[in-house]
Amino acid sequence: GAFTEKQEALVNGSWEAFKANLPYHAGVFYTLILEKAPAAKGMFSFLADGVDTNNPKLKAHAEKVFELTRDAAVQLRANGEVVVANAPSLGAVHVEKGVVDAHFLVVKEALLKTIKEATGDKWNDELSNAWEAAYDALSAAIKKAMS
Ligand code: HEM
Ligand code: ISQ
Repeated sequence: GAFTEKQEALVNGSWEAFKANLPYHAGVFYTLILEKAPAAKGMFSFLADGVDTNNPKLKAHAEKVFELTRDAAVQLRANGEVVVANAPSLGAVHVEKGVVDAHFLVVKEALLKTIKEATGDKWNDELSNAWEAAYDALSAAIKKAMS
């Protein structure tokens, strides 16, 4: 169904909780991804030295993924669809790095678990479903650009 104002508010609020302790949550995010997909370590230039949460690149890249997902929620609410800036080049980067569909699921599960940890007792299914819907729409746009 349509992405609601309430869902947008849930994503916006928990995005703030994520950003409030970015180094920590970025570390959780990468650790979860590497647990499920150890080979991803070799794909990210900034993970060469492991998950070092003092590495500003590591933080910036993790923040970008959550920021784009939050932006997807805003777009879904406003327009009912997600348009990604620079989609062709973003698609090309992912193809070059060897990203496949299964990786999107690994990143999704890590993102949802990270948001769960960031929101603590404010977490619930409705909040999780809102992030999932935004991430799925964003992923679909990136995958389309990859094909
Ligand atoms: C690069 C976003 C999914 C692996 C990038 C870039 C963006 C981005 C914006 C280029 C700029 C930057 O690195 O910050 C996203 C979003 C995703 C997604 C929004 C999902 C909705 C994935 C997945 C993988 C992946 C599933 C594979 C595990 C990479 C790699 C790079 C990259 C390896 C190059 C990083 C480097 O410079 O070393 N992604 N991505 N991405 N992405 Fe993604
Ligand atoms: C996917 N694409 C770009 C950057 C990322 C950082 C962390 C996890 C996944 C990512």
